[in-house]
Amino acid sequence: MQGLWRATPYTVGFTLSDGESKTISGTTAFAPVYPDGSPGMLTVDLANQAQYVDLGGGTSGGDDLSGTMTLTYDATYLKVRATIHDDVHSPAADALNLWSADSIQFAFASGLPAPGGAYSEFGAALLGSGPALYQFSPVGGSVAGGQVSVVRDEARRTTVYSVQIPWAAAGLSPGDPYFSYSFLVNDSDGSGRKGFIQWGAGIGASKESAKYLPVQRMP
Ligand SMILES: [Ca+2]
Repeated sequence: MQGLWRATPYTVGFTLSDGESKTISGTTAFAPVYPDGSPGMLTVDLANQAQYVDLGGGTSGGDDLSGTMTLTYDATYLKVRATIHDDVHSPAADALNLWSADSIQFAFASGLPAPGGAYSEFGAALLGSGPALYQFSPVGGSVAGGQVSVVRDEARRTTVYSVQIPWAAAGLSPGDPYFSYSFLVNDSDGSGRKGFIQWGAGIGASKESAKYLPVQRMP
């Protein structure tokens, strides 16, 4: 599975008909998304296949923040599962602000990543009041038909997220052969968000669906 679900920088040079040379560059990935429960399902190791963004809260190690993420689907839902190792569980006060403390955020856009594209962004967290699922974009609020489970195992220092988002709420169709995706885990150890670990970008530091990465729906 080397190379799959791994952000990969690219540069392509080409010459136009008038002789002018151009270079385009960016980041892409080959990230197959399999039906939920199928043997091909791939798990992303966040420590090796994602990027930690330090917001001034210190460095992250395996005990501080690590884990896995899997994106699958069925006819009704896109399914995001994440098992996060986090030494200190510190959630935000409410769903609207869940991004500011321990939580996950993820987003979808139709087609390949492109500047200015519409996107649907979500967040999930285990708040003091229980599991929460919130849609940040295109409209803030609850997710019609969405389902969320977040379970904290304090002895093992793990938080297990399981979220189901209806295709329509994600702005996608179950027939889409590919789409764009980004995922991150926010970390707070009690003094606000100290950083996040991201697969793709365009959620945590800026809202830019052009920085999501393409994923391919496998039949
Ligand atoms: Ca934490």
